[in-house]
Amino acid sequence: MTNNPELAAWIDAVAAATTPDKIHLVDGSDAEHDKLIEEMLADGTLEKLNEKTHPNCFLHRSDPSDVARVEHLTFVCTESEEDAGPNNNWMATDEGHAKIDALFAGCMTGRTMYVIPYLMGPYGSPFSRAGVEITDSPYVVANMRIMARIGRRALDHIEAGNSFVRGLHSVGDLDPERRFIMHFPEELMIKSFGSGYGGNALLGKKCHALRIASWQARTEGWLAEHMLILGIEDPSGKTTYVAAAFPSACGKTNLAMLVPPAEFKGWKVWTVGDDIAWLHLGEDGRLWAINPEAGFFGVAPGTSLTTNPNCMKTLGRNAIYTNVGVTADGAPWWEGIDGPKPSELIDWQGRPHDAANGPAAHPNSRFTVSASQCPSYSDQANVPQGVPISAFIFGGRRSAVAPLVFEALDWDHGVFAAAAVASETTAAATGQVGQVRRDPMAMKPFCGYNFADYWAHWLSFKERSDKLPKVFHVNWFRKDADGNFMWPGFGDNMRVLKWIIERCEGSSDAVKTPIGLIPQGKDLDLSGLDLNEATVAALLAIDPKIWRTEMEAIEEYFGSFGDRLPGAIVEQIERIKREIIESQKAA
Ligand code: GTP
Ligand code: SPV
Ligand code: MN
Repeated sequence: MTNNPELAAWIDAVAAATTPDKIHLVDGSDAEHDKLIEEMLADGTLEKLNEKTHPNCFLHRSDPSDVARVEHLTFVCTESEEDAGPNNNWMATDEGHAKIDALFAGCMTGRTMYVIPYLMGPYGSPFSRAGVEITDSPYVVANMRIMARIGRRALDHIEAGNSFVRGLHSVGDLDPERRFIMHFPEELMIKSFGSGYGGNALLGKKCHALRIASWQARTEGWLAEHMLILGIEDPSGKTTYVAAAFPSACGKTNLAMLVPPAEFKGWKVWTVGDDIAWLHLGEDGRLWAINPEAGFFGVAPGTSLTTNPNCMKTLGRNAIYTNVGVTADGAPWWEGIDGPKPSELIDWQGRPHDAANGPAAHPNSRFTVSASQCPSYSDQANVPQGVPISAFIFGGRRSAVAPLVFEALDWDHGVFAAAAVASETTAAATGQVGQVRRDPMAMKPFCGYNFADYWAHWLSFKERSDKLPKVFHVNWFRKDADGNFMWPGFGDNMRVLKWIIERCEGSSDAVKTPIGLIPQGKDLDLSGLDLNEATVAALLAIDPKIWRTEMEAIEEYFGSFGDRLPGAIVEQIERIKREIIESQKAA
């Protein structure tokens, strides 16, 4: 099957433990793919959508209890509990293996075991990393084929002697009581049992490219982040790259594919990635980013020709839809898509849609599609060295408190502001939606080690370069007293991106506050936007009373990391608190 002895031995060991009927080494070919699709259509795993309107598109319905990441069942297993940190669920390595191996025993009887060699990152990039996912889910194979570079070339990379992450996955019986997503960073190993959904099952994505990779990145001096990457081309043809981290379902895919407003003649946004960035310091002192993924696993609800036209143009063909609704003529449908709601609609569970059952598409319904189909896909997306990042943008979904945008004063303050990000929870993970929680760097569910060490790692880049990106914080989700979004968002976020680029070039103004540097209305290009002055002022206002309370919450959160918390973070808390009090005295 392979001439790599380590891989061959692992495949044998897994087969002995899980007792599949057949073993299939995935080569990634079209013929193999067609056969898998045929089998999934035959057994009902997939449903064919309208070939005329949506060529080569399929619908998959998950088990209703298996529609999102399960953070409470996701573990980092290390020798020392301190290494996993208070931000992770921890289990000792031996205990973790024992617990999950018991579930894997004999679980593939009657099934085919697929062995998927994959590469995260462009072919030929020194930053790309290999993995092998063993799974009993053909749906996982079909999705991995879109999301990663799978098959022969990935296997060649491994057989050339490069290290690889081992990921073992079984859907098991989809019993939520028998479900675990376990990571063993010290062994470059992932074991996931009992879920067929997204980040729980496509192991190259969150499990490898974030949890395991973040651990490796810390040891090796680079960054693995939950970030989109985009290029902004100005009318002169100059392109500036930025990377932005927002929590799950908080706008990364949308920002990555942004279409500027009509007033922004000559401006273009180029998509490099929509979810994950791997960043390395270049010899020039700049941070260079690659997108380890090859596809998008994006949120369907809210996606339309108005909000995200590039995404809609990406989606119409060769896509797998998971848990969306379907119209009478076999088109995928979700809340927020263009046009009126059809009278006849099948919901995500396959029932005739009845509003009493909730939305027709699950709020975390998704599409899987190749990035190469995106009209704004950057011609730099596959270059081996990546793209140089001029700005980091962090943000969350906050109906109150956080202003539309601010710039950090320096690197230490930027790391603090990113670590202090809070956001309302979304349907991307099971649990209550709309609860404000701290989500540092949008990595709360994905950092494979102690956050205190992670922040120290981020801070350490200052010692290694004086050309680091400027750091910004944004919030597209402020609401007014009636619960309506105050900022139009989507394409209009270009107005904030433009200010950010101008700040990087030193050509735009800002006012200093204890929280950071904030534009005034006059500093933002709001041409053609129907937004009254009072709303703009409210979006950019810092209320010291509210921020004193916010700083208390931030301090309490950081306090939970004890002595391991870097001193530079404590200094930022003290400075901001002091300056807020001073500003109140001055007022
Ligand atoms: P993950 O794939 O879970 O990591 O999500 P993401 O961060 O890529 O979020 P995505 O761009 O898919 O957006 C999630 C939801 O937020 C969708 O319903 C979008 O329509 C909505 N959304 C995105 N950008 C904006 C914005 O600027 N304003 C508002 N109001 N909603 C937005
Ligand atoms: C996220 O939740 O951040 C996602 C979807 O991108 S999943 O692949 O399920 O993690
Ligand atoms: Mn994501």
